[in-house]
Amino acid sequence: MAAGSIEHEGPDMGVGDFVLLSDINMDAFMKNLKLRFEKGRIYTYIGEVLVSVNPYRDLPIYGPEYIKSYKGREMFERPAHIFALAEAAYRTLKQRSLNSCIVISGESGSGKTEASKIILRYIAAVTNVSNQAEIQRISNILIQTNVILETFGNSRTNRNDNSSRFGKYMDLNFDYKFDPIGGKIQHYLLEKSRVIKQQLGERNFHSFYQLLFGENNLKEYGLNLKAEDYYYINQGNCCKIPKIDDRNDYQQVKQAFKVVGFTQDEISTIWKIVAAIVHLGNLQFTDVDGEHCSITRSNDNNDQLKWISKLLSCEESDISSTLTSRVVAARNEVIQARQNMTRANYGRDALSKALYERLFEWLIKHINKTLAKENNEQLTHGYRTVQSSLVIGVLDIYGFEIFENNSFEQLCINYCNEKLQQLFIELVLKQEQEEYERENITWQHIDYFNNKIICDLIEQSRTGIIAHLDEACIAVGNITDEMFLDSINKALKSHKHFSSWKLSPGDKIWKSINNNKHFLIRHYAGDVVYSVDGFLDKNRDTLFDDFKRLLFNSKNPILSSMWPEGEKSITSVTRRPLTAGTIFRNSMISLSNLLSSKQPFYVRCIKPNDEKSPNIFDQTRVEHQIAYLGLLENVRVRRAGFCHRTPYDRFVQRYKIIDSVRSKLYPRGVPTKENAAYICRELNLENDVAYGNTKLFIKQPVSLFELEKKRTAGLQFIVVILQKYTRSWK
Ligand code: AOV
Ligand code: MG
Repeated sequence: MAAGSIEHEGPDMGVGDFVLLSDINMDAFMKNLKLRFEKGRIYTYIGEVLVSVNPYRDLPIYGPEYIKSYKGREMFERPAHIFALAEAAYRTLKQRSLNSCIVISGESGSGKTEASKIILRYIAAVTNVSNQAEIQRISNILIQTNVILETFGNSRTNRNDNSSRFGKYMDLNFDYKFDPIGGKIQHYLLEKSRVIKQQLGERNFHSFYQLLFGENNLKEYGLNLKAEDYYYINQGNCCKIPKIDDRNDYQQVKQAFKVVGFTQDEISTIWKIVAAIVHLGNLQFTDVDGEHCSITRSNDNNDQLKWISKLLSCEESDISSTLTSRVVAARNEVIQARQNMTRANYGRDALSKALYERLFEWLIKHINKTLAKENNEQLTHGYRTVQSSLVIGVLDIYGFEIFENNSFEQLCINYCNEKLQQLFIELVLKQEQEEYERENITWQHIDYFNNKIICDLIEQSRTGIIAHLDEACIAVGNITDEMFLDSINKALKSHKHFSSWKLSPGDKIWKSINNNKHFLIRHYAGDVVYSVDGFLDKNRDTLFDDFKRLLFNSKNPILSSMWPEGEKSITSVTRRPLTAGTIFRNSMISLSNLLSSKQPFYVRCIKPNDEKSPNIFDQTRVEHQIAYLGLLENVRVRRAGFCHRTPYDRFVQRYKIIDSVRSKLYPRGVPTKENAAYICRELNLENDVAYGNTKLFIKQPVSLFELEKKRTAGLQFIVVILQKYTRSWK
């Protein structure tokens, strides 16, 4: 395909909408998808749902020519493309005054984040026709926020070199001229355990490597060892990876910070926190008497402590005592209890994770402040509009994943994907059903797998896995991960999608799990074995108050402002905070509600292979994804006997040219139901169509092809006539 030219698709490209397949079965679906993938046609519709296959190479299909070609067009007017979907979401807002949302789903590495960026760039390019500097500035900020969020929230995993380790929902706000005037980002559960631990072949968040490989003046941060010598960032044994240029990315993010409006002091604090965490990872403790420990006194460790203190602007002695002892308030008395090695190591790691998580949350808060709609409205128009503005929401969340070792984070991520699948089932079916009812068309029910049962298994109050976990976390006494496992084993053993059994080391699934502390969930996308090690801890997610006080008392006002709760006195009583699992479950439920309140558009991303190769279409892997995403059912529901539907006015506008010889309708035929019926009668399609209240429904693809064929002939006829006239004028 030549760069910049928009080709129309010939029959050798397969069908651009799966509903046009003559037979709906896995073979036909796969054949079409594979053919299109091989021809660089990575997008195909199922009605208004866009199926996208990750091409794993740069395709020349996102340039200005393409933007121009899709701008202002209906989905069916151009070959399937993500621009058409973005345009449809935008037109929903512009023409129907409805809020819309684009939900992007698919497994890890299938192309969700790339899709969300392409959508954002398209919207920035088609808006602001009057070229206002302020709108340009805001569009630019919206795009640059992604650079910052990916630096701090993405990482290399064994599935994806740039894997999102947090969920992101972004609302784009539009003004009365339908130009973007701001936005709001909501994030979901950052996988903070990555700060202290990575599996082989994986990295920590990109930010760490960008600083270490990109900063020219590392001395300023006391980072004088090789990257590989820092424990927190080299457990995966792959600090450097070929496809990522950390040095260049560091420059990009520095630039992005400026565009988004971070001050020099703020930028410097951000990198100081990252550097302090790197130092914390190398800090070690020495056992004193089995009960107590102290920071190991080697030159190296003293150096780490000195740098942590300098970078966090906290006293060295305060850091040291906070890491090795705990202040406890008992009967109005404040006691300093010293920590043993295990607890000190645990505390150091907890501090590192909390520092990073808080930094991430603060970055998002800061970005949201910049994007706040009210500010921008005041800036743009000099006054506040009374009418609230319309929004397009874009959801890009971490995809379904199965690792060798799956923990609490994977349970949350996979649960999130269950919720999205559930929403897809409900909305797509609901919408279709409503359409048939609205149009007074009889339709036949299609069977599909409803994953609500798995959502319930995880989220149901009192009986779900999260509820059991919470119960274990609040129970008194020394409750262990195994006790939690016993409780779910007992309560859920007869559940169809839950299983727990004593594995033996010979079991295939055993792999890297070398203990018996695990359970299995039969997810909609596959079976996942979760190891319960650390579940209770991660769910409680407590950070000792000592650390909060330490950071609140930092001399760096920016860092201190991230820890307002550190101001509380030692003896003040605090309510038990909600657990991480419950917070996540609540946020997933409200996310579902939020998305259901908007007009949804779906992008279903497919990963063609696990090798990140542009040339491999792995039949088994792709077939599996089509099956669990319910794409065949989607086509069947969409068809439900009809392969195409279109409003009468559009139908007449498009096909009246068929009548150019007789000229009863062409060129001035009125776009009515009667005239649509006239066209169908003329083509003998009467038995293959149904007349709804506002739309015409076509049953067989062959009828649609016939219409298109006759339309092309009509066009050719007009061209010949015009040429004849032109010649006779000469
Ligand atoms: P994900 O968001 O779905 O995974 P990404 O969007 O990060 O996946 O895509 C993974 C990689 O595939 C990208 O870094 C690109 O190299 C390539 N890629 C994806 N889409 C395109 C495209 N349209 N054109 C060219 N290359 C593409 V995860 O965040 O891991 O669930 O959690
Ligand atoms: Mg992603």
